[in-house]
Amino acid sequence: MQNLDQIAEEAAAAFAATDDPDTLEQIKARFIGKSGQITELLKGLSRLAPEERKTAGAAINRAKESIENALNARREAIRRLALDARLASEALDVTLPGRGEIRGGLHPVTRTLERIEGLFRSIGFEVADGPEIEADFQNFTALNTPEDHPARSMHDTFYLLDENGKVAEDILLRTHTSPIQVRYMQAHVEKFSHLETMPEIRIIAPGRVYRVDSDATHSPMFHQVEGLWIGENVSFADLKGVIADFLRRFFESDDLQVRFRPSFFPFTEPSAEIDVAFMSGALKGRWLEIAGCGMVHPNVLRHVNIDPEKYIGFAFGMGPDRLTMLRYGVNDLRLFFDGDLRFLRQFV
Ligand code: 2NL
Repeated sequence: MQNLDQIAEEAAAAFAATDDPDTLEQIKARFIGKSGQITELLKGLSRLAPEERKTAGAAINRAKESIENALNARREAIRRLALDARLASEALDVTLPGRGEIRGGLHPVTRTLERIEGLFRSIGFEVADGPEIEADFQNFTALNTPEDHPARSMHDTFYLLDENGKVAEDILLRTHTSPIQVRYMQAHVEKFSHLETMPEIRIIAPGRVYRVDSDATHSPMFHQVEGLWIGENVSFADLKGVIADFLRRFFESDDLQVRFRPSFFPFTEPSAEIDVAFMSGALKGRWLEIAGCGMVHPNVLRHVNIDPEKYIGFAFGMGPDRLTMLRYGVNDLRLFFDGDLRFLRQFV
């Protein structure tokens, strides 16, 4: 019995002395393998007298069980050591910043457009959209543009070619975002034709527009935001209120003056230019031309089947590119559209 305890202790000490799984299995073989010490003792049982066999066998099996327990405990400990070592060597700091990330940002003109849209949405205007390739009717005729108006010439407007490579007289790149509003009015009239009185139209129309023009202050592609409010009782006073409120909120200042100066557009009557003067800051005291506006011309309403005897409203148009130049002190419009990251990165 003394001998069995010694063997078990010896085995436990040998197991504890290694942390290599293969070595551990070799040590196991020395004790409980095919010709291990314990196995040999069990084989020897047959030589004992039957009355001694039972107690000796039980003692040997207890020793074997104790060795197996020690072995399993050591296997588990070694497995855990290996896992800990692996976790330590493969440790990852997930809080480190990524390598070589390139951050994008919104274009300065896009930011201006989003600000304008947000301000008009806040007073109940919807943001409308439409195609950049337009028809002559929506871009010119519906807007009361005379047949011989210079804007209709190929000198000022980009026309598309037909399938034979000939200039298609009535397909063009829109020269303002007015056709968005023309299409909106046409759809609105259709949608509410079952009603005696249609709901009011309150929209802004932001987007790209195209004109044959290119220098430091003109790009063949630029942006426009137009606005339109049509109802039974919409006045020039409403126009002045909406515009003055918008400009104070856009420039984040009550310290500015707004002036409506008589002007002419074929699509409005009366018409006015909107000028702004800041009473403080870098631009103090200079009148800046910001937008054009007016009461929608009755002919425009007739072209979209709205009765000018029943409905009336105002429209305006402004250039967000110019507003962006003013806001950031940029003096060459083309910089916005060259795509030079050294310039654009300054606004991120
Ligand atoms: C400017 C002038 C303006 C409009 C645009 C408009 C649109 C419809 C009907 C009537 Cl559908 N008018 N738009 C009216 C007045 C001026 O723009 O200087 N834009 C930069």
